[in-house]
This record gives sequence, C-alpha cells and structure tokens, in this order.
Amino acid sequence: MQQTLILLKPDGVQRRLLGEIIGRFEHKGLRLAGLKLVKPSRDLAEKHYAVHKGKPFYDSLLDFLTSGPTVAMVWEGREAVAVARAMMGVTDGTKAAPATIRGDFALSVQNNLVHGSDSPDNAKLEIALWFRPDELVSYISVDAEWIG
Ligand code: IDP
Ligand code: MG
Repeated sequence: MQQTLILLKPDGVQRRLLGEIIGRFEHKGLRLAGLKLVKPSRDLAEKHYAVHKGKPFYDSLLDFLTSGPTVAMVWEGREAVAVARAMMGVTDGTKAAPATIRGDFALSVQNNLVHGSDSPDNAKLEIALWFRPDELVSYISVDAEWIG
C-alpha cells in the first residue's frame, strides 16, 4: 500500500482549516497511518526542504514552516502520492483549480496550506524525517473492500 507524507503547514492550522483538509483526505478513501502536531525545528525544516536550498524563497520558506504548529500526517492507499497531489492542486494558489485544497483556500504561492510528497521514493524519505516507525499505525479499515 502506497504511503504519502502530508503536512498542514502553519497557515492551515492558524486559519483553522485542519478539519476541512483532513476531512477531504478521509472522505477520498485514504487511510490515516500517522498524525501529530509539531512545531518544526529549523533543522527539520532544512532537511524537509533541502531540495530548495539556494532558491530565492528558501529562507522565507523555512521561516514560514517553523513559524508555528504544523500537522504532519501519513495517508495511505492506492496511488496515494498522486491522489494527494491532485487533491492539493498546483503550488500557486491563484492557479490551482477549484475543488483542490489550494484552489479553494489559497491565493499565495508560499502560504499554500499543504505539502504532499511528490514521488513514492520521496514519500519514504519524508515519512522517515517526520515520524519514527513506532508512531505509524498499521490496521485494516472495515470498509477496505468497498474502497479498493
Ligand atoms: P509543492 O509544495 O507544490 O511541491 P515546491 O515547488 O516543491 O511546491 O515548493 C515547495 C514550497 O515552497 C511550496 O509549497 C511553497 O510553499 C514554496 N514555494 C515554491 N515556490 C515558491 C516561490 O516562487 N515563492 C515563494 N514560495 C515558493
Ligand atoms: Mg514539492
């Protein structure tokens, strides 16, 4: 079963969109395997966004991610990485399609509410960054046969 790391970034928590956004992943049929509220350290934020080091928005992005509580989640299911990315919409909130999370709730490029892993390999690396193995819960959901 494929897993993906989803972060509700500090703007999502501050704007009280946690329930709305978790509800979307839940209703889609993805299964929650891990969940915690974290105020990310600089070190964690640097590792998480290492691929963007050197870009003009990097320092501001780190300030943003470390500015307040972030909800870190692991969601799993068939094609979970691509499914979650499609549900998030493109990076720039002004360009994200309606009915996506960013399309419905974001105007900013930086403050775009959610992070989602962009490949199954990166999902594994990112999950290991944010969660210890014993913080993830493996179980069978009772509606699994209906959801596929
Ligand atoms: P993604 O979150 O859609 O995968 P990435 O290109 O991986 O987008 O960028 C990571 C995060 O960095 C974005 O979600 C956004 O918060 C921020 N970001 C990306 N590009 C810009 C930019 O041009 N200006 C400001 N912030 C940006
Ligand atoms: Mg990305």
